[in-house]
Amino acid sequence: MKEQISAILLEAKEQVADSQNEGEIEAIRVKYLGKKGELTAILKQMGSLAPDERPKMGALVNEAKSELECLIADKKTELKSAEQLKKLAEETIDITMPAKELKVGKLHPLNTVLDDMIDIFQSMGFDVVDGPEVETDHYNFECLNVPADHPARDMQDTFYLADNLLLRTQTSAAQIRTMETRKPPIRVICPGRVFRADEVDATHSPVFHQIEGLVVDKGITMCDLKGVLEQFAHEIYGSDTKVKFRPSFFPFTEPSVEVDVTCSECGGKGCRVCKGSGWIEILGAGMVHPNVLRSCGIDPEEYSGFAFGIGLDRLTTTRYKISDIRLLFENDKRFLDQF
Ligand code: 2NM
Repeated sequence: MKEQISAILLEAKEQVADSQNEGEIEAIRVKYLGKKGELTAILKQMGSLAPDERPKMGALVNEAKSELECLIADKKTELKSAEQLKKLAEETIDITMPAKELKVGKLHPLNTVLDDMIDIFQSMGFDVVDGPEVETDHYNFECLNVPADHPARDMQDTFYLADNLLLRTQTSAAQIRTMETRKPPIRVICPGRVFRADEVDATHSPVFHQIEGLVVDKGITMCDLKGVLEQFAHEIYGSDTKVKFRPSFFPFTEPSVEVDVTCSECGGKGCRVCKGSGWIEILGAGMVHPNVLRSCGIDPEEYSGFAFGIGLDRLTTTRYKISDIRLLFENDKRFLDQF
């Protein structure tokens, strides 16, 4: 039995030394030390020995068992650390590699200009309001004093969705709703998309953007209109920009004006951008027509107001020297990446 034990131990030691991974070493442990293992089997044979032999053999087997247990534990630790080192070597990070390019989103140029405009008007005490893009004839035309036979109401100029439903042609409808729900003093701007059945070319799009403004209070005059719009023009184009008010006509304002600023390209000398005139038209405005105030439940004997409408798209194309308005709506990444 003594020789048997030494033989088993020797064989087990060799196998432990040759084992390559934790799986193998575990198999060896089961083979020799497990419930049905070879050394365990020897212990079970003790009963067949002479009683005075048993303690000596028992001690021998236990010695062999604990020696093997120690060897296996050491080998396990050794294999584990080798595996860990290998893993670390494989997962090494090369900190000298160039970093991945970070893709940061940008504002659309229309939004950049819009944000600037909102800042300017908010600093003058205006609130920003919005309204639906699908409007009724009532809010889009009726309340704005646009007569039934006005060309703007023509199917050719306005996108009708149904008999009485259309895509708003200006954001004024949102201001009408404001006048209906708020009491003066009112100071609001209303930015948004508007729609007109225009022929599409480099300067016309059926979808474009407006900011309309409205002030209603007691004692509002044309002077207030001029002051606010002059301040706006100076902040957008610089304080040495000259501003000119020309008489004009809109059904919803009386008197009405169109506002020109000195051409920012040539400083007023005359160039291709301003077609030689030295001036660029930037907006329309006027004193809110008494009929409009009345249709919103505001007494024109007690209150007066001014309103204006600014096209956002042309302001954007001139600021960034964009040659074609359609570029603003195509969302071509190669175009947008330039801002
Ligand atoms: C313009 C020109 C002149 C305008 C009028 C109104 C309202 F709702 F008060 F009647 N909002 N916007 C207005 C006035 C718009 O766009 C060129």
